[in-house]
Amino acid sequence: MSASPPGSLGPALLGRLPSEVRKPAYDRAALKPGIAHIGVGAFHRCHQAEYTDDLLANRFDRWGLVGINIRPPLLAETLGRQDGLYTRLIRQNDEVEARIIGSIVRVVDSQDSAAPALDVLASPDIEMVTMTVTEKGYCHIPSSGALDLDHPDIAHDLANPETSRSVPGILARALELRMASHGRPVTLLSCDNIPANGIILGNVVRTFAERRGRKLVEWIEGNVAFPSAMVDRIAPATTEADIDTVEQRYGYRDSAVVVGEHFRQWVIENRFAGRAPRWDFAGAIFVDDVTPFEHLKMRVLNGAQTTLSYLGVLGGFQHTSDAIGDPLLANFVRRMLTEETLPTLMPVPGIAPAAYVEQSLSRLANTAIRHRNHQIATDGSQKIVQRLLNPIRDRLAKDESIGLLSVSVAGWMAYLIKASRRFGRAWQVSDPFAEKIAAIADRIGSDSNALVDSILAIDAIFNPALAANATFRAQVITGLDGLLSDDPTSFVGRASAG
Ligand code: CS2
Repeated sequence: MSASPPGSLGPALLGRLPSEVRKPAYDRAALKPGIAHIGVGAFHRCHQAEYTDDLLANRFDRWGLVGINIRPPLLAETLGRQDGLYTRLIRQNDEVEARIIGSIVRVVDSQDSAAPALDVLASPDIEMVTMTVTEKGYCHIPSSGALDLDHPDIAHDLANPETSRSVPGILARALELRMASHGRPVTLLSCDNIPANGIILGNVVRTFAERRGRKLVEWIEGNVAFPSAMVDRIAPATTEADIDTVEQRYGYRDSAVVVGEHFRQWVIENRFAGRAPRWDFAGAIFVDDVTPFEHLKMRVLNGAQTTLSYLGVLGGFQHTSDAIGDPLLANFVRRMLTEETLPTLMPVPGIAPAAYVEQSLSRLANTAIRHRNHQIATDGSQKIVQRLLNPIRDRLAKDESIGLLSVSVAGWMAYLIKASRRFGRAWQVSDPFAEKIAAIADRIGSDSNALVDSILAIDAIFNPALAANATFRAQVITGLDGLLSDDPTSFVGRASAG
């Protein structure tokens, strides 16, 4: 990595930082690359890289992280210039706590070609591959979890494995290279918020492998593990203001700052191929079954975030904390979680669900975390299955009410509908299904019945049994009518009154 300019974070600056900035408590020069991570965004820097930094400080074990980006932004210009070092700020209302994380030993940009990523992933040094590639990175069909064979990147990668560009394609190719060279086992650990993320990752990679031949499939069976994991910490995309905060408070420039909350959690299925970092010495929990933790987190914390993001944008609120600051929205979310979501959860070892709801709501009210509603609203089509539709399905199976969760689903629809030409392009959106829903809205206009019918017919999101459920359809129509009205927040207030 190249030298950093004066005043910018880098190894040379470490000894001159103000004492209140915590530094890596171990010898970075002795680290060896052992973990590769795909998708070095704010969340990774605030979560897995910090856990690894803690592990290194507590027990050392020499696990260095190699960070790989296969999508923008380039890492060379930020982390690369800083020798992998960056500042992790914890912010809780007025409190600020700064720490330099040192666990990333190298960064690799592989946006234009898979080759640099494959070099790392196929290396015998790498025993653990973690990833945060967003929900859509797995190229699966949200409603079923199967690999989407119609996805353009998947079609490309199946025909051209050497120049793969999708995550499943790159991973399958890396495993093939490992099998053909040193044959060392490896664990592929998804850290994204998709249900049974290890199973989905295993499915999409195996679907590729089956097309490459029996030998690879068998090698994967014997040498690769795909544990599931639940990850949690709120860490929004970094802003210029965050970078300025570090400069103003501590006197140096860091282009890779990340800001997060105090709370963090990592529950990992205890199923590895070969050696795995002892993240349990750094606060992670190794368990036999992640499912109860995963449902709790995705349905409660993520379900609340998604709801506040849509209802928040519709009501004119910019951040999660602004949305939950509104008494009508706060009351709606609390009732939705308590009355509808909580009863769908399995018992979670060591966690009291009602207390977890209150803790989640207070995390979301943290005014120092500037989490934009539009950021959370992004890719909703990939998020609502695990956050809203699965609890709805569980409740319908028991004939229980779904009125509040359905308003949130309608919120996702209204958000995309209002981004269409016909509705004056109220805002810009980013979702793989945005165009399809804009086309529906352009064609139909404001007839909620017809809008809901056309959107529920998208079977990649809504499975046919759910789409055909009359209660669900009726509740979503009521929700959409209210949310497309002139005063969506008052409608939300009425929906949760009484
Ligand atoms: C958020 C998550 O943008 C989103 O989808 O809901 O990134 C959320 O902040 C994390 O899952 C919290 O652990």
